[in-house]
Amino acid sequence: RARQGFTLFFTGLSGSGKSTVANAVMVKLMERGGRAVTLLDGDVVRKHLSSELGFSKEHRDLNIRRIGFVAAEITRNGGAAICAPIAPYASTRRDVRAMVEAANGGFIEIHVATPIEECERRDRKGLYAKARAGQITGFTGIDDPYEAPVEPELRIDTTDCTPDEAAQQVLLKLESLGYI
Ligand code: GGZ
Repeated sequence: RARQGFTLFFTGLSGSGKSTVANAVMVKLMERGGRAVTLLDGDVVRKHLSSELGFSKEHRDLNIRRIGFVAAEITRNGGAAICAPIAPYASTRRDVRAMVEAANGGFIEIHVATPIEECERRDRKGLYAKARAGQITGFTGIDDPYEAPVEPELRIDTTDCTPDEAAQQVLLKLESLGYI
């Protein structure tokens, strides 16, 4: 009998390492086989599912609810959904958890808790510099809120670990929870 589906929900600041770790987890899960794995990365969702949305609270919430809907459907069918948006609001994350659990699946929230100083030091896309210069307003962590999860299933700081090590922690958590 196929095991229960689940959603891995990564949340964290821009540049925290969500996408990188989510990708590494996807590869490891696919190598194990036995279950369809779907990655719903922030960038890809913004391009294909939420292209008309901006970054107001209303639009961020709508974006996260859409991701939650798709993740719940994947989970219902016994798949593994991997989501990696910022998802800055706790109540919206709670709603997504409820949607996935109502689909009879597991919801594993992973806070990628890399400190903002490190995210800003990396500044891979130059967005923090633009936010500091006032060229982008409403940037998460600078002049827009990020409500850190209080009790995530897992918390990872990518300052001093490789993506592979971080992904390994996620797989260990999935094992200990009985999903793989
Ligand atoms: C935060 C922004 C913003 C603002 C553009 N605030 O590093 P990135 O580029 O690839 O990740 C960020 C991404 C955030 O989109 P999400 O869909 O994950 O956000 S949410 O969950 O809040 O809906 C960043 C870029 O979009 N970006 N403007 N103002 N991030």
